[in-house]
Amino acid sequence: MAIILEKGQRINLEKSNGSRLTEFCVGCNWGAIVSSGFLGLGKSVTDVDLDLSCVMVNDKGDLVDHIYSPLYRRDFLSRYGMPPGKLDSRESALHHSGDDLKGDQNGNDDLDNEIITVNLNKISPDVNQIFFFLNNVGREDFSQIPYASIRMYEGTPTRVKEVFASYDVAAEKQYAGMRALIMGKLYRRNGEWKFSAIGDAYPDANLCETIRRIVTKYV
Ligand SMILES: [Ca+2]
Ligand SMILES: [Ca+2]
Repeated sequence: MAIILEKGQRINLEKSNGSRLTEFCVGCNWGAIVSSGFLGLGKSVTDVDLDLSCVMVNDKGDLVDHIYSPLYRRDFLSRYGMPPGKLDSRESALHHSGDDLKGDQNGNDDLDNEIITVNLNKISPDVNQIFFFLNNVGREDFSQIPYASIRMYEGTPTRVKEVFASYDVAAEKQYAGMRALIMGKLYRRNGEWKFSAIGDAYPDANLCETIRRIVTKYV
């Protein structure tokens, strides 16, 4: 049974058979906004561009690595002192499937639109926290998006073998006006990786504001 994560919950990465989760996917599934046309005729689809990203932090609280979309403009990022986007971590322990700009167009396909694959065994020894977060690049806030959920699962980006934990994001009143969600963090404690579900939403205008928030408030 998958764990339904609740805000503030901390979990061990231990599976029901007692083995530890070391290779898994963190994925986000979401839908475009579909509205029926006049008198129910036709329909219009508004694309929803969410971005799943992560930043890695060392034991001094310094940012040491990141994964976010390479489509972010370099001049925009450099205004915040952030390096260009990339899809792989330094040691290839984490890999992003690529920036989905639209969301599901034909209803929920139960597959994640953006996925970060994680191999805990390959993570650099200097990284001891990895924060996962979502930014909404479009105009809509989370509460207008028909569904958005984040989950950790074993399998591949195209085949879900076993869901370990999941977290529902959208369609909640508390997310009205919110454009960023700090989902949670993987953290190393006494040599073992654990996961803490943070689940805090913010009206951040862009991902650089969210990264700055993480570094100043969450590290
Ligand atoms: Ca995206
Ligand atoms: Ca999907």
